Amino acid sequence: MNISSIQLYLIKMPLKSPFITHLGVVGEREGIIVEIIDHDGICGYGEGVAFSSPWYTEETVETSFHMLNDFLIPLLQNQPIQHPKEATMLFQSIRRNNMAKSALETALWDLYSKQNQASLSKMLGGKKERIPSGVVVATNSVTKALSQIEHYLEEGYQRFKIKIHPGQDVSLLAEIRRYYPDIPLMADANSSYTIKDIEQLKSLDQFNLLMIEQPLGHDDLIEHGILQKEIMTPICLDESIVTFDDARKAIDYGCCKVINVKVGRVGGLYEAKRIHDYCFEKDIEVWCGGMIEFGISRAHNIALASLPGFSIPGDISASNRFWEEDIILPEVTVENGWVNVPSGIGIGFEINPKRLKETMVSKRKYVF
Ligand code: OSB
Ligand code: MG
Repeated sequence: MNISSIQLYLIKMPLKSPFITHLGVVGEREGIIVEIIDHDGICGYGEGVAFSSPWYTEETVETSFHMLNDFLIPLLQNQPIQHPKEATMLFQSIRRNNMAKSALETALWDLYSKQNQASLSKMLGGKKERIPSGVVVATNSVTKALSQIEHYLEEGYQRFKIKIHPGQDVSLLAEIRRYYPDIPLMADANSSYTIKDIEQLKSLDQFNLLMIEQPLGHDDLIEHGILQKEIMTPICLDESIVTFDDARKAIDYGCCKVINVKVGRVGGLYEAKRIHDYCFEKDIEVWCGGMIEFGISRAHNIALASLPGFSIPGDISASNRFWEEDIILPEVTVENGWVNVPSGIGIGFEINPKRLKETMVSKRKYVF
């Protein structure tokens, strides 16, 4: 792919308001922006979406940096590739560390699309010109949840996801349903229940939720399958799906009815597309999950979500959902509940050099 250099930028930005789950509070976001430049000066961008601490998966910003610096970039330096798919194969020699792999792999896809004068959406097989937008409400107060829903409804969002956990479930959902009986609503538990909570989880069937995301263990498939047979609400798996094979097993053995695909969690766009293709073939609902990301990862998500199997709104919200000012130009906007899929080459967004400079903590360059 004619790579001449890679630059990593560590950036840091405060969220407009804290993102609260039972696992902790995200008030500030660090991330790694990957810039790959070829010998013709074409730049591809990727984003490392691991958090500063390992609350969602085992990776962190620092482990991602270590993997990129000591293993992944050296692999690319030693083995020139012709296509981003070859990076996926190359990275198989390293166990897991999917978000670190994805940071690099997604930048290769952007570069490859630009080298071939195509949009990333088209390169991946995307068909849609716009995608429906959903939003996440993550707070520990019922009042705040209600006012945020009100605000996001006015902005046109088409699906609402609320964070729940034992102690903040029935009462919260009942209040939301009292004011908004008909909105497309789902709940994300981030592994806060166990199979012993089966009666409590059954009681959530009354709220007519689109789905319940990851109620049980972050690495469990089997008990989700047991639970799915006991509850009406479709189970959607997030944390449990880190490879194509996880998705295949979850579908084939009835562990869930819906899959949330996150590019970072599964190690890149190629694996994400394989999961999408399998869901499409098996008529399983699939949607694109969010990571409180900056604009580069958001842009990759938009391209992915333009594939035909992504039929329901995901966590793809506007740049201004989380940020005063994003690191891309133009910013991602939601109009009447839709996000346009850009038709320009690659991800279809430029980096905002002013914003990159303002948020940069450190950078490191690798010459090929
Ligand atoms: O569990 O889906 C999750 C954000 C960070 C880590 C995990 C999750 C989330 C979200 C998506 O809920 C938030 C977003 O980016 O829209
Ligand atoms: Mg989730």
